[in-house]
Amino acid sequence: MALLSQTQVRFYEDNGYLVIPAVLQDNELEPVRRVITEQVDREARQLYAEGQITDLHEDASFTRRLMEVYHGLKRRSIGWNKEVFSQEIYDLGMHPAILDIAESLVGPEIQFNGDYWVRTKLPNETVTTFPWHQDSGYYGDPTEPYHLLSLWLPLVDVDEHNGCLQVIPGSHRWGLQPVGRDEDGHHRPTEDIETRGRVETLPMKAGDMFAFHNLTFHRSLMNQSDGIRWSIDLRYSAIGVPLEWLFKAGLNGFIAQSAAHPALVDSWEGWQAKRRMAEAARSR
Ligand SMILES: O=C(O)CCC(=O)C(=O)O
Repeated sequence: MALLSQTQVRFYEDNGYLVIPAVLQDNELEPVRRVITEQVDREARQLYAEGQITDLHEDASFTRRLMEVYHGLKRRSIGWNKEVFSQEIYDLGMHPAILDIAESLVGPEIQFNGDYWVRTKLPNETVTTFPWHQDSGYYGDPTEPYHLLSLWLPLVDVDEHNGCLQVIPGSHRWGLQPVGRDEDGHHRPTEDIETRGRVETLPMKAGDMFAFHNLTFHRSLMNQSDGIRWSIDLRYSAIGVPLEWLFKAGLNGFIAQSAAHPALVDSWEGWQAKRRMAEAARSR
């Protein structure tokens, strides 16, 4: 992959999002799928050891096992971050095709923000059906003036049936809108924002990428299929954009690319050390 074309960058600037087809080949998604498979196995074994389940469902497929393990239990999660912290996530965050996209949209000095999320989007689940929101609503008001780029990558093909995303083009120019909280802890705009803009639905193939701005309104539809809609979202910004709220949560990231100071680029070991520092600061 190469840097995005001027037309693509202009589309992003005008609309607050861009879909880039076939960024990763299927075999390049395998390491992350393997990390997820291992975490599903750990979940199953823990629940089994606790006596909460009597079957590990070891023969179930990637898109079914967690659903079968959780069946009948009240497990609720917006996704996994620390659970899947691994070299595979680091390698994905450093993938040249992904860094080219990040460079095209935030510039050549790039930090990986650390709040990546593997979405465990189970069928008919409300907690992973995100209502309309701007990511800055979750990050906090002080992030409004900054550009925080999300790169959302489906690990299975997605459409309206299994809970693809929708976006309101141009909504990144509306400023940060007021929100309330719903029973799942989701932020919901107090205004009916669908009346203000056009809704675009985004069916995508595994390996495509949806890039969007922290002020762009987007949501995810309910997964009405009989399998899990796995995805991962990665976040980037220009080096220097403040990310204290992530450090405080122990979700710090790493320096991914720097032409000005190449020695600052973190290795996997460097990222692990930064996470350990953040965890130590949290427990003080
Ligand atoms: O993956 C999803 O369903 C929603 C993701 C999302 O809204 C986000 O990453 O901001």
